[in-house]
Amino acid sequence: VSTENELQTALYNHQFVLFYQPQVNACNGTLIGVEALIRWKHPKRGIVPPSGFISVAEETGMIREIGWWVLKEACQRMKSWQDQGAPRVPVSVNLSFNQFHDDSLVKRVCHALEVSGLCPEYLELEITESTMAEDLERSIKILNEIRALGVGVSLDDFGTGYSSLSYLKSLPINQLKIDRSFVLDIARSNRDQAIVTAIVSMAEQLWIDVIVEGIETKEQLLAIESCRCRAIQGYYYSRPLAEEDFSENYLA
Ligand code: G
Ligand code: G
Ligand code: MN
Ligand code: NA
Repeated sequence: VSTENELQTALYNHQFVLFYQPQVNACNGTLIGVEALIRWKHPKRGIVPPSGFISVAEETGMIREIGWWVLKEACQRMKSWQDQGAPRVPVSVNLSFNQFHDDSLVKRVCHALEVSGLCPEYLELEITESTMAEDLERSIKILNEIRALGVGVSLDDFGTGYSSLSYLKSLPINQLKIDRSFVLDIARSNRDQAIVTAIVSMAEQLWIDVIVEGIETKEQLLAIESCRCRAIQGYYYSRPLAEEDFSENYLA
């Protein structure tokens, strides 16, 4: 188990890296976005996934410093890829609870855009319902500030919280990500199909984009498509890729 000290050392010694998972249009396979996902290149333990250190980082508050690094790195990487001819699509960055509730959030976002030169429309912040649940009024205010910059906001893990519909009603988001728990049995479950279809049509009328994550099989893909959802992210299309693998596949 990692400690605060180890995380500090890791950050200082550049042991964190970002992987990038493509988001695609299921109809034609076009790239529509990329989610940045952190990994720890540990000198002894190899590549450590977020499950091995995010909770310690959250508890100790280290998640903020790590998260600000992620934000900057993702913006710089995407700008550099765009300069090298990559498709012009947004990069999605996950925001932790502590980052969202940090008073410097908006300033940090501006700074990351400024130093990278990335246009705001190519940055999207993924925020979970539970992160915003505590103080809805304040969350709305923060989201309005973020949206005013031209940066997108995606409601991550949609459907797993307690009152998804009230969030949908009041939060100024432009995308929602249907949680992969709805995808798991979708090929067999009429109930899951009904729920996903309803979410898609509701979002459509609210002018909110929908993406589904966790598509692993052809059967799941077909079922999701029949729910009229086109945007997908999942192992079926691609696992999260190391930077160089992403470059190799998308800069040609
Ligand atoms: O990459 P993977 O699917 O293993 O990620 C597991 C979890 O870690 C997901 O819930 C994801 O949102 C979270 N995660 C990945 N990268 C980051 C990050 O940069 N910041 C935060 N706060 N969470 C992340
Ligand atoms: O909570 P969040 O949406 O940020 O989680 C993203 C996580 O989901 C990443 O850790 C990523 O590796 C994982 N992931 C992406 N696609 C799939 C998939 O098809 N199946 C599973 N089981 N996990 C996936
Ligand atoms: Mn996410
Ligand atoms: Na999610």
